[in-house]
Amino acid sequence: MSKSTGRDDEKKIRASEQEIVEDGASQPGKTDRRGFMRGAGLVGAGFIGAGALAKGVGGSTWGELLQAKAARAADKPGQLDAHVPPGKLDDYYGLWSGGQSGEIRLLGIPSMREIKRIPVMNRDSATGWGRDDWSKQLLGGRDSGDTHHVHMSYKDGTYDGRYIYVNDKANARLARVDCRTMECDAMTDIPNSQGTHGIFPQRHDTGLVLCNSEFRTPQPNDGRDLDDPKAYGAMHTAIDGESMEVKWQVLVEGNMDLCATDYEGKYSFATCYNSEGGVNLEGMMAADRDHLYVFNLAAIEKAVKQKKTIKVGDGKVPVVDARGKDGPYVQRVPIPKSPHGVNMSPDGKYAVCSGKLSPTVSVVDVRKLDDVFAGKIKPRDAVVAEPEVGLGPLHTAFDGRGNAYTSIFIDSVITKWNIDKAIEAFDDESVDPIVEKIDVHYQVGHTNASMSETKEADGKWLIALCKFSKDRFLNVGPLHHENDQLIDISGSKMRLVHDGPAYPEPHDCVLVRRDIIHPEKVTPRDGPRFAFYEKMAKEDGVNLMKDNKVIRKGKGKVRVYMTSAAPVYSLGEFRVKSGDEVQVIQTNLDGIEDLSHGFCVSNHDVNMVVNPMDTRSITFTAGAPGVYWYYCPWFCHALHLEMRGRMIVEA
Ligand code: RUQ
Ligand code: CUA
Repeated sequence: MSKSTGRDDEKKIRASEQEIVEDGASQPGKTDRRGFMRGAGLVGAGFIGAGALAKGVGGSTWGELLQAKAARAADKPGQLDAHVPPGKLDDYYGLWSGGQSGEIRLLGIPSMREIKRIPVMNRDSATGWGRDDWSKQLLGGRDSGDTHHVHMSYKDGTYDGRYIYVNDKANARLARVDCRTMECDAMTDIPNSQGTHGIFPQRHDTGLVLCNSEFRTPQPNDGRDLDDPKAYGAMHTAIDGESMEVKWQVLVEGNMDLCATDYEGKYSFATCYNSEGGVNLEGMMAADRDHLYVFNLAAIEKAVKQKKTIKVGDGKVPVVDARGKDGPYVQRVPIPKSPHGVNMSPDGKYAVCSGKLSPTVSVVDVRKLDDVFAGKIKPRDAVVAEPEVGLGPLHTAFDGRGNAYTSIFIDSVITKWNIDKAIEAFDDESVDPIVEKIDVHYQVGHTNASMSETKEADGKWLIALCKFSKDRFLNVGPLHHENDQLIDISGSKMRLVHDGPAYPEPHDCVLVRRDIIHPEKVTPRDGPRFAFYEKMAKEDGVNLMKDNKVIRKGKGKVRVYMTSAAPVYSLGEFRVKSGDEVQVIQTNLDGIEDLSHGFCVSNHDVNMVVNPMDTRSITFTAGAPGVYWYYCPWFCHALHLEMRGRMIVEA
């Protein structure tokens, strides 16, 4: 932990909270001086003796005074320091999705500094992602996407620092980032699906990554049932988080929005906002209640094993048909109305569903779900609270102290509410579970808090990802940035501390303690990408670490192997023929931290990075006869500008 954010401040807060508790618990006769002064200050009574206080002042009883005192003390905003001075490191990695930019971003929290952009579904000129051979193959010719939800792999209910998963809503894919290099290393197409939206890894151990189709489509989608929306359905898909293979799918009748998993590996969840099966707005909003789908993973896997499955599409993936009625695979908990987010409390007890078109959140007690599946209680009986939190509730975060924080889109607030009180309030209207609301700017979508999606939720920082920034930043034209706000939730009162412009349109983030993630500083030469280069090198009898060779591969194809070490390419020139398909395979022999080279060929749309000890390859067609300089685009040495060579293109 850096000194800047925290421990000391936290101690101070704890100490002051301690005082408050102790004051509150002290007896009239034992009032200490500080307690007395606070009490006196509270009623504005000036100097009064302890005896007078004990008897009550101005008609107030001692109990009332204590209550008022506690209330004043309870108004204490968090005292965390969000300033991270030059040279100091942040306490958390913020993993951000990038929306239509197709990328993932890494921010430092609490500074909100954007440290890295990880291209995933997009093409990136700086790194060559989407242009170099391996990423091109991974992307399968597509270079746009829509990343919404980022989550890290888990072990025992908390992050294990190995992988980051992200969905692509645009092209129904799940991608994975290897945290050793913070590069995308795998991408899986999800069959029979459109609008892959909510995803969530299993939390007891990843395990599976569950993915929801938001759009209902004909199943199979091959031209039949075009005009019969009743026959449409959507898939809840399980992907192995290690092999990235699609394991199975469950077909349901409704659409599925957000996804969550429990902490035990028994259940996964999906909110359904279109139980009506509508294909237009009115149709989708007709019912007063929609559903939380609860998937019984053991029962589904048993059905898959016993081949109680159906064939959809190419039939490569086993599909469990759970359309229609509640049964052993899926139970539908009625939730008002068009619910959006579903988030698990860090104690593993409650799945909190946000009503979106209902001003409520519904708290589902996960411990009751066994009884629901056993038919002992009705699905709706698992709902143990439904507090009113504001207009347009979307997502909920937790502080690990029993409080929940729900983003409220229409009201533009974060509502802090107490879970236990909400449960009490379900039977007793006199109980008010709402603790506080704080304005955010504006129209907040997701919210998340430090370690909130794990059992180690620590209640320090909360992020409000606001969809509109309006007037919060300098005017930069019609396309506004979004506004990611940082809120200190360590005190009993929330405190807004930072506005952060975000390039459109990131959706979600998670905050991971920095001691969990340990990227390498020099490229580890293993994994599927290196298997790809090694295969090539073996074919050509080349040692990637030392050979510099131009190899003609039959008619019109040339492979150019070259190494680089600052500030030179080992190949100062190479010759090809106009129209040749040229594949350059470059290895960076510099094993020094922060010493990237790259390869850019003038006037050929070729540009990529090659990191320390990395290899990359890129393929292009040699242009008209002439001389074309290739150069290193990354500042690597005092003679960086001299790091170049000639591609000589013959007629
Ligand atoms: S969504 S603003 Cu794609 Cu996560 Cu809720
Ligand atoms: Cu190598 Cu610049």
